[in-house]
Order: sequence, then C-alpha cells, then structure tokens
Amino acid sequence: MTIEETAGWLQAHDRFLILTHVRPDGDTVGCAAALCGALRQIGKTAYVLANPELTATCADYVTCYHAPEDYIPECIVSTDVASLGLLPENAAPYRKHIDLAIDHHPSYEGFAKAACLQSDKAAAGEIVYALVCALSVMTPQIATALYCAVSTDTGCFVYNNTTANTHRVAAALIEAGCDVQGVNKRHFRTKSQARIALESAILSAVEYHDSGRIAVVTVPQALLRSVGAGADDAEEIASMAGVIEGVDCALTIRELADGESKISLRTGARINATEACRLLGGGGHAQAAGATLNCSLEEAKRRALEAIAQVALPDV
Ligand SMILES: [Mn+2]
Repeated sequence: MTIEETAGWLQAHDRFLILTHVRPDGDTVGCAAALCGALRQIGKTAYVLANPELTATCADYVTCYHAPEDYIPECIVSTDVASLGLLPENAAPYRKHIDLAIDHHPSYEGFAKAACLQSDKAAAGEIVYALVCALSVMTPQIATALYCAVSTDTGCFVYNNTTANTHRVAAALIEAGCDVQGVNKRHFRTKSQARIALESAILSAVEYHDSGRIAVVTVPQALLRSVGAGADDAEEIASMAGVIEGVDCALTIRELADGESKISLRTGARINATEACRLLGGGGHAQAAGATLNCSLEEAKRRALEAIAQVALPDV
C-alpha cells in the first residue's frame, strides 16, 4: 500500500495494537511510539505491546503507550519487523493475525494481510513520518520518537543507507521541535563503563581474514558477564569492526543467552550482506544483515566466513 492508502486504512480502523521486533532498536520502538501517538491524536484507541527486551535507552519513547494486560485489539500492526521469527514471544497470539506491516527491509516476508513497504528507506521511521503527516499533526513528542528511529538506523546519519530523504525527514522533525540533543546524547554520546570495558576487550581480540578485508569480532556470553554488560551495553557492537582501515566486511558473532550464535554483517560493495546471511537462514539489507545459528561461536564463524566467501565479488 502507498502512504495515502495506508493512512486511509488506519483511519478506517480502530483498537490498534502495535508490535515491535526482538532485541528492539530505536527504529522499531520509535516507529511504534510515533504511530501510536498519531493514532491517538486522531481519536483512535492504540497501544504498543510491551517488548520484554526493551532497553532503558529506548524505554522513554514508548512506555507511556504500553498496552494493559486485558487490552483486546481489533487491528494488529507491526513496525520494522521483517519476519514472524523476529517477533517477541509475547506476540505469539497475534502472529497469524497481523493486519498491517510497516517496514523497510527488502527481505520483508509478506506475513501481514497488507503492507506499507518501502525498501528504499534507511529507516522505517521515514515511512512512519510520512504516515503521521498524512494522518495528523507532528508534535514534539512524536517527532522525538521518529528522530530516534531515523538517527539510530543510520548510525546518526553516517551509514551508507542514509539518503537525502533521511535528512529531509530529520530536518522536518527538528522543525517540529524534536529533542535532537537529548536523542543524540542518549544514543550516540553516552557509553556505560561496562560498554567501555566490552569495547576494549572486543577490539583487542579482533581477528583478520582475507588479507585484512574481513574483521571478525566474537562476543561470548562469558565476556558480557565478566564486564557486567546488559543488553543496552551490547547494542550496535556490529558496527565496531567496520571502522578499521582496509576492512570492507565486519563480521560480528554474538553468543545469545540460549547458546545460539547471532551473526551480524556490515559490508561494502564487494559483499552483499543479505545474500551471505540468506545462506545462513537470515536476511536484512545489502550492506547490513544478520542471521541466528543454532551452534557454537566457532562453528558460526566458520559457516559465516564460508557464506561470505561464496557471495564475495571477485577482485578486479
Ligand atoms: Mn529499521
């Protein structure tokens, strides 16, 4: 559906419940909060399903919209969710009944009855921005949630998914009175002591492959425990190795609490991250993708390097 069609659909329905994805980031949370706020402004009943993995960094945008236990929705909407497997466990009752998916992942799996899908957007926040404009007025509170969405999904406007539209949306959000400094300080200019300890351990153990073009970072649970890192402290670890000179493929493998290995790939033009991750049962964007493997860190590393080698373009 187009923005206009989606706005019309939202206007025609009521009693919304909005779902976010596992390991919720600023985009999924900011979009859910902003959409919820806009729907309420036009007189709708709308709530966001509390995400059990919501971190303190993102909590402020969304906790005021959390659905009460006994809420019975009529319409289920997901924001920034590419596949059903990315829904948190407490969303299980709604899995088969999602009416509308608002997403920007090219790998979106078509699980909802309708979708507002724009894969040229850096953040789902850009789509929700257009929806809010079509539905209602942009308040500073909604603008702040959306600024969080677009700024976090673009690494503060530096990832190569960032477009002119991303900047136009950000500019409009600033004009609408969003808390730029607050969002920037919270998401980009603050590191916990645990995070500093974690970064230092990770960076001192970077492994190089393929003549230094691939950098591998592994994050065992034991390391997270030893530095006292919570979920907040381990956010955006995947982008760390990408800053190393000569590296065009940053492979981050993180051991999850249940023993599975979560792979994150950040790549340059030589390697299509989605294609590599698809070989591993995952997906994402051309330059940023992920997969979760039910195996050890070492085995996950071996399989990921193999997948990368398979999709890498030949040297010219
Ligand atoms: Mn996103």
